[in-house]
Amino acid sequence: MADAAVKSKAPEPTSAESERELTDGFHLIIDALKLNGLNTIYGVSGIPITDFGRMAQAEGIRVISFRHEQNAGNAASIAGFLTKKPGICLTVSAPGFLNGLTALANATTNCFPMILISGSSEREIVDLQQGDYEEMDQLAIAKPLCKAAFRVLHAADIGIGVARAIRAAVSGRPGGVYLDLPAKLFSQVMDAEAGRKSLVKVIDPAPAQIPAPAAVKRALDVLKGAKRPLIILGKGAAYAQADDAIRGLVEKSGIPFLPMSMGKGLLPDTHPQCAGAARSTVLKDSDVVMLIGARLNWLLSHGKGKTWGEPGSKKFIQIDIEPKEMDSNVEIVAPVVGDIGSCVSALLEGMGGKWPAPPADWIKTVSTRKDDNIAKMAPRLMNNNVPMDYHGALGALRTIVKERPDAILVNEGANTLDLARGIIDMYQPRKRLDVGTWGVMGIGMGFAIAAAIETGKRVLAVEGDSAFGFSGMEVETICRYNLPVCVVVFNNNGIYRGTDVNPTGGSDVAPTVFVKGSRYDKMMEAFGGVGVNATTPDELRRAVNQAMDSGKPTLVNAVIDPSAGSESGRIGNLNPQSVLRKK
Ligand code: ADP
Ligand code: TPW
Ligand code: MG
Repeated sequence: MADAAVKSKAPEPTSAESERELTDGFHLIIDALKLNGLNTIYGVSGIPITDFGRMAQAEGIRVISFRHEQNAGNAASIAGFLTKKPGICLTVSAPGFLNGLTALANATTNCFPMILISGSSEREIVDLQQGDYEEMDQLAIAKPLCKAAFRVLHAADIGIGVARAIRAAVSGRPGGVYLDLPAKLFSQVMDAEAGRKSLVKVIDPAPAQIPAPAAVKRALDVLKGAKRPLIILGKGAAYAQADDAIRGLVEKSGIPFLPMSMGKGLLPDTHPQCAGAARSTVLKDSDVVMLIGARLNWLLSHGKGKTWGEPGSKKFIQIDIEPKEMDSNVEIVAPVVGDIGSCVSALLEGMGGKWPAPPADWIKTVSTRKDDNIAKMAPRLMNNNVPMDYHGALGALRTIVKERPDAILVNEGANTLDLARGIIDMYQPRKRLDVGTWGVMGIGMGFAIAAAIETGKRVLAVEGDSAFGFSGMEVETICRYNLPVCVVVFNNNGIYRGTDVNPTGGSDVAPTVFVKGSRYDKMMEAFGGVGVNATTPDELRRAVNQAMDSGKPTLVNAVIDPSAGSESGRIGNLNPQSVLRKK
């Protein structure tokens, strides 16, 4: 009987069946994201995810469309850093996926939680390499560049797939996750009730990881014996959102602290214990260093060498959620493995009611060096030179941030980055977003857009002219969503400097040089935003103040002396140089 029916034609649905509610892949993905509080998607539309974007918007998800996937991916990753929930980036197959991949890899390197969701082509055709539209084995390519990579083939597995992606992104050391969704999945239909039941609301996605009491005691014993202690606060400490506990620990200990770039503002840079202005002294002369959410990578000279003084002069305590981070570069005498909130609270508790202040001569050494350096810098920041140099321009921006401590500062470039990092004081946690562990150019507009979307705060993006170029087209996105972003382009006509010449005398300019006298402000005007050309610190101050007050999308072209910068900013030492080079 059944056979006969199949052979002739499909059976008519019974009335119960036709009334039964159906769902499909599109809806299940949207429902799975919403169920887990993931209400914003950063992406670029196209096959096979165009309708998905439309439907997500219709279902109340905020869909922020970009002009290039790398910027959408960077936006998602910094949304993850700011919120501790994975930022979602949505891309089309092969080329769109690859465009998003740099951001995914960068997120993983920086320990930012994000999920790159890419549509992909038909598995049967891709695996036989038969030349499908945008054919690519995306899962295999993503795998080495992220924490975890998953593919969902059946609508009934969407709930589990999304749950796994969320857990992988935010638990332990956060990072990037790839979720591959083949085109066919989106239109797969299933019973709505069964679909609802297949969804998973992830419970406790980033469980607390309590440090062992013995590890806490060991760390405190080392700290207590220190004569010249130092605390280093990294971006892991900022990410942890354990601001009060961290401040409590630093203040109770009385130990000088050094913030890494994105750790700035956990305690204000103007805090009496901040040793930012005495960086080289505290790194070289300290005897015990407690790292909180900071790795001993190149940014800290791997914990050894000249920067760190005499070999063997240092003991390291390290607080990190990733056990494999311990001893990565040098011996860690007191590893404290756990989440920063739990570790710092345990340390605070272990310190008891009274904790001995660090030796007075150490505190004196640090504050003397710091006061000297600050005093030396002060007049340079007030200079009114025309054309502007970095110090004059950054002196103006420094005051603007001081007056608006809750604004978010995005920063990239070489000189523009290194000098702004040192000059612009931060006052609140997670307000400084920059190139991070890789020193990658191109994060600017993606970070600025996500910062505005996720926090609703004013955003000031201080960009080298080269750095800006990597994501500059997104000024249209800023205008389209009418975001309170003020971009300041430090226009020195090039990479590091605008003064290089072609040694052959040929008509091509030098490889580091751009069109002279460019007017980046006109780019913002082209899309309806405000553009200002600023040639003096006063003009710059006025324009940025106005933008930060009005919240209107603004781009200020800050004309900087093309000879003011130095090669590679502050990291020229990493630049290999040929001894054979003709001068
Ligand atoms: P920075 O560049 O500021 O020095 P890094 O990115 O090198 O900082 O280091 C951040 C560290 O913080 C990583 O080793 C990461 O495992 C760790 N981390 C991130 N989040 C947490 C957390 N919630 N608890 C503990 N460690 C964390
Ligand atoms: C993805 C190499 C490091 S810094 C920089 C480049 C190209 C630009 C410096 O010029 P800018 O700043 O921004 O004008 P300034 O003030 O010194 O003139 N590609 C990527 N990442 C990196 N880091 C580079 C290239 C680089
Ligand atoms: Mg430049």
